[in-house]
Amino acid sequence: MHIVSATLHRVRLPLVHAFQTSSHRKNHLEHIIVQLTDANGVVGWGEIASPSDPYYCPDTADTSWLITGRNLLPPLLDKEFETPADVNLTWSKVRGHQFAKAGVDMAAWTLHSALTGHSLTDLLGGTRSEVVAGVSLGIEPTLDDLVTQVGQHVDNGYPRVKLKIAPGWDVDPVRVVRAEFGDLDLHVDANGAYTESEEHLTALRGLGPYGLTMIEQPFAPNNWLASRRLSAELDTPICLDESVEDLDDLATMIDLKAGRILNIKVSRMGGLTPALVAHEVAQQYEVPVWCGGMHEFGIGRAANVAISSLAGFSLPSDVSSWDKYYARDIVIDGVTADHGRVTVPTASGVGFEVDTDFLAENTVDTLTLTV
Ligand code: OSB
Ligand code: MG
Repeated sequence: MHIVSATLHRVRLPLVHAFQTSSHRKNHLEHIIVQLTDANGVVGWGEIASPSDPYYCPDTADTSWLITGRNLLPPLLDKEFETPADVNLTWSKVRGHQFAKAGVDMAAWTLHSALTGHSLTDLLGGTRSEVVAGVSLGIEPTLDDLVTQVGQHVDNGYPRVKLKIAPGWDVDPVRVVRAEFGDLDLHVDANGAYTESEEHLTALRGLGPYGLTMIEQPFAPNNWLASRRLSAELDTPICLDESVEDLDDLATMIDLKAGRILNIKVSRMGGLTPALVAHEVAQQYEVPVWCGGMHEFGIGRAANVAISSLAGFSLPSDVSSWDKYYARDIVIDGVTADHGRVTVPTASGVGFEVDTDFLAENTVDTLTLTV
């Protein structure tokens, strides 16, 4: 591929249902869509799904915008790249900024796919034609509201539900949902909100009797030792999300036994290229993985489905239907779960047609770099 132009589109979409985690509440999202154009006019698309504020990770839409325009895109222009992995290598000196790298890496993969005619799943080595989708449900104003939400998604066929928890909203919602929904595959995600205080540990231990598939990211991202201690103590597996930003972190997780399950997020790990290696390492060490989401619009969601088609993704991924989040998506007929299963696209490129009119209508800022 020979990239001659790169455009960033900062796109704002409202959420159909406000989403609350242990740290914040969101009514709309702004993601940065990356458009790379090859010398032959072929286009690759990627999505930078950074949150607006640095509560999940240090990256934000503003920092990603700055670093992508300043450090990630300029070295790509007017050069010849064989593979997306070669594109990724140009940023070996850039520390962090995983979300920004992920969006540009994804655009390189979809461009490579469009140029070669091979689907993303084929290029990545996917082996499944369908992936199992779970849903992630935010903290609701009341337990009744939560039960209503879980009920709607179970009725829609989702076989796995993850509940956001936070100190003060943990054992009660889990007990109520478990009582109402029997043997539903249920897990919780704390987004790092707990410490090793007696009160917090009592709450985490109190989740034990409810047959959770995992407790995701109980402690702050760098609190490896707390994760290791809890993992050794509880039967419920600890899954790491925020802690694992790169392959060195994954090695730390495995060596310290700080978690037994890995959430591979394409965005958090810096793209499909490192996600692919993380999947290989996880397989080698027999760590079950699944693909987490960042409420992606249609482009990032397509990449999540593609990586979820790899053999090691043995647990349901957060690849729910686009309409759980948005009234209209930036791709036409985007990712849809039917009875909790998403068909893996076989078309090349993103695998879905980008709705460029709708994209333009919702764009609040653009930046173009050319040769
Ligand atoms: O921790 O998985 C998370 C959304 C924003 C920030 C962090 C997380 C999430 C989700 C969303 O859980 C999952 C999805 O995209 O469906
Ligand atoms: Mg998480």
